Amino acid sequence: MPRPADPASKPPLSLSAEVAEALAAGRAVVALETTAIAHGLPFPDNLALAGRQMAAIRAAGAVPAVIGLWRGRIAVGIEGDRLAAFAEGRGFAKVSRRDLGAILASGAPGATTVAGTMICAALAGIRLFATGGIGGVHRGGETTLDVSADLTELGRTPVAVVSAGAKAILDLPRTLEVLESEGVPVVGWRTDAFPAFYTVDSGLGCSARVEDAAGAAALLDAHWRLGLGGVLIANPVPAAEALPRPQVEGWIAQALDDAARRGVTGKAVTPYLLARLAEISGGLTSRSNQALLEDNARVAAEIAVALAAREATA
Ligand code: PSU
Ligand code: MN
Repeated sequence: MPRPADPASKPPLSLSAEVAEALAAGRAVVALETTAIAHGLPFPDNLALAGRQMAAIRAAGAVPAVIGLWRGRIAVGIEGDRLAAFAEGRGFAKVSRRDLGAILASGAPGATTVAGTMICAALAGIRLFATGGIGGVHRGGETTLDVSADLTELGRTPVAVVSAGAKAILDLPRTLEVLESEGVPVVGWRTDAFPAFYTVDSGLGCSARVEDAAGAAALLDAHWRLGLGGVLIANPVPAAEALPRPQVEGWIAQALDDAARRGVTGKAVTPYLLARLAEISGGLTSRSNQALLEDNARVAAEIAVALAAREATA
């Protein structure tokens, strides 16, 4: 029976042949999560979006690795029918750090969050990961203590997460405060402004800025040479799919109201708010969310390629 943290204990990883070969050859690989697919977007838009994310990663010269839990193992490189099952899988568990052991032991399928996916990616040796927007401090979080495990994971696990900042439904100033406390660099991709998911500028700032993939790779290399943890790379939503902030704030106020009235709490909050916003906005937030997820996949792939090239010549 392996003891906790026994270095000889092998995590139950099942890599697809393509991902295993790419990692063995030192080629660029980009992780994708399954919670944004299973709990963040409606079927079948989510399945089509996952296909576009994978295509964007391949077009940039990297290999996509969709991560989730399947039959008691961490599946890395989910595709085809299994990916479709995740896309239809609203009943699949939403798996963060605390849930990994329980769901693996149960053998039930699990959609991994940013925190859960970072852990699995690091175990597999994948350093770049694209999502939509990380979780953070919820509005009212100073009372409820509803603070996403994504923030502490970024503090401890050496994976770079490309996202359009943090989700707009959150308390963004407090989210940035926790990221600072956790020692997480918030790196603007060609911007000084911290993006707010559907909008390009939250009015808050990043802690660093890079202009291109080589610059990002140099920053990651320097950070990880020190043995430090996660990095947030903030890529604003493409301008054509950005939504006006005042309008978005109105929708969020209504969605938060509805969540409070229905008594939605805990891990159900974020999926409820995303689905409710899509309804209230007549689908506009869902479109914007899909556009930013696809663009983040492209940027993560460019950075993964630059990092692999840097290591090949080091
Ligand atoms: N980005 C999206 N859609 C999502 C998420 C991110 O565009 O649904 C998911 C991620 O899995 C993230 C989670 O970890 O939302 C945050 O959930 P919570 O607030 O319960 O930690
Ligand atoms: Mn929460």
